[in-house]
Amino acid sequence: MKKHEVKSATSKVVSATPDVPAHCQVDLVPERAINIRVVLPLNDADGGKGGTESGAWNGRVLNIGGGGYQGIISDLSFPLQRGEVGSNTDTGHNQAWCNTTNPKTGLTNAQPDCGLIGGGFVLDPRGKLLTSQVKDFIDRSEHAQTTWALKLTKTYYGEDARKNYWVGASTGGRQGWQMAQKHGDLYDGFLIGFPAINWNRFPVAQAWPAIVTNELLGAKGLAPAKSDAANAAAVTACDTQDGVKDGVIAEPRRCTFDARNVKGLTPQEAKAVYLIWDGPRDAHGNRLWGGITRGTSFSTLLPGGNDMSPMIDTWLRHWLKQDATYDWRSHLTTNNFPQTFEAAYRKFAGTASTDSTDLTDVRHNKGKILYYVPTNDPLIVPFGSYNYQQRLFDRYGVQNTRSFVRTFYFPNVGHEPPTLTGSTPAMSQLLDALQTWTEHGEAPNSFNQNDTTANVQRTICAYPDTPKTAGANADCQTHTKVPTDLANASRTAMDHP
Ligand SMILES: [Ca+2]
Repeated sequence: MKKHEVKSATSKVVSATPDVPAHCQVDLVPERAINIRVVLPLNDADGGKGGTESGAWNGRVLNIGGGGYQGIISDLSFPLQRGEVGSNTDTGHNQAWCNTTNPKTGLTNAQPDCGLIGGGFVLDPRGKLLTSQVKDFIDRSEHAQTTWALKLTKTYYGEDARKNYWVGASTGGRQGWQMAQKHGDLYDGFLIGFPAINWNRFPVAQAWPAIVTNELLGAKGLAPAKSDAANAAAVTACDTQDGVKDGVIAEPRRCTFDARNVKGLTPQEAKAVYLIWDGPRDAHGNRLWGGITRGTSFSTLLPGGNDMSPMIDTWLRHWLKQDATYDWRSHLTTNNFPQTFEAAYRKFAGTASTDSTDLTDVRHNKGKILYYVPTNDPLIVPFGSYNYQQRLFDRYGVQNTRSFVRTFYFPNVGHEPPTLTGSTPAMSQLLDALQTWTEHGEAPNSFNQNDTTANVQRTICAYPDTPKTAGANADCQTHTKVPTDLANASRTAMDHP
C-alpha cells in the first residue's frame, strides 16, 4: 500500500443546523476496519468566515475520544461549535464488521457481542484473540485519527494546525493517556477525565463486588436497599472529616467506616460490604486494587444486588478467558481471585495496559495535561487515577509533575461527562482552562464546583493543594508533598516505576 492510499474516503459539505455550524465532513477508512471522521469548519473557498485563521476555523484541532468499547462514531458538535476541527474513530471495529463473514475462515470476523458495551470484537468465533483488533482499539486507531485530522486540516486550509488537542473521558480518557504515553510529540494539550487506564488491572478488579457477593450471599445477593443504607451510614460517619458538613465525603481515601456498624445488615452482608469497599487483596493481604468508594452506589458494578456489570463480564469472557460462554459465577472466588488478577496483569502488560509514567515526549513538546476525576465514579473506581497520579509524583516529583499535569478530584460526581447543568465545571470551561495554560502559560490552580446534588459550592484545587476556606473562590494552600496516608492508600504491591 502506498503511503497516502486509503481503503475508502468520502467528503461532503454539511449544512448548518440551529446547533451546529456548516462544515466539511470527511469519512475515511485508512486501513483494516478503522473508521475515522474529521469535521472541519468551512474554509474561505467553501464560504466560511469569522475564524481567526482561515475561513471559519480558529486554528485548533480537537481529537475527541470514545466511550465503552466504542464501535461507533461519536457526535462532533462540540468542536464545531467552538470553530475547531474535530475528529473521532470507531476504534477499528463496528457491529457490521464483527458480523461480516471472513472469506478465509467462512466464519464471522468476531463475536456478536460487539459494540458500545460488548468487547467481543477481539475474539474470533474459534476463540482466537485478535491481537490486531486489540492494537487498533488501544493505540493505532487514535493515532491514525489524529494524524489524519492534522493531514486533512493542512489540505483543507492550506496551513498547519496551530494547536492540536486530545479531549476524552472514560475510554476517551484512556485513549488520551495512551496518546500522551506513546505519541506525546503529536499533541499540545490533553483534557482527560475518569480514564479506563490500567486496562490489564482495572476491568478485572471491577469484577470483585460481584464475586464477593456471589460467594458470600449466593443468588439472593445484597439487596440494593442494604448497600444504599451502608453507603448512607458511611457518609454520615465521615462527612465532617473534610471540615464541611454537606453530606459528601470529599476525600474517600480517609473514610474507613466499618460496615459492621451498619444497622440491619447480617454479619455476612456486613462482610461483603467491607470487602467491596476495601477492594481485592492478594493472599498476603497486599492491596491489588481499590474498591468502590464509600458513599458510591453499588448498582453499576453489582446490578440488582447479585449480578456483574455487562461491560466487565464481556471483558472477562472475551479479553481474558477467550471463551464467550465463560460463566464467572461457577469459576471465580475470593480465594482464586489473585491468580485471575495476576493472569490479567501479565496478559496485557505493556501492550494494552496504558499505565506507563514515561511522559518524556509530552515534556519535550511542552504539552499540558488537565486531568479531572470524579471520586464517586461507580464504574471506573477512582483508585486507578489515585494510583497513576501517585506514580507520576513518585517518578517526577510533585512540583515537576504539576508543571505539565494538573489533576482535579471532584467529589459527589459519578461517571458523567461534564455538562452545563452537572456538578463538574462544563466541558467548555475545562477546555478553555487547558487552552489558556497551553497557549498562554497560565496554569489552572482551581475550579469552582457547583455541586447541584448537595446544593453547595466548593473550590477544587489542583491536587495535592487544598482550599483554605469552604465555599467557592477560595485560595489554595500549596502542598509540595502528598500526605503519607493518601500516598499509601494509592499504591499496590504490583506497581512498577
Ligand atoms: Ca463533607
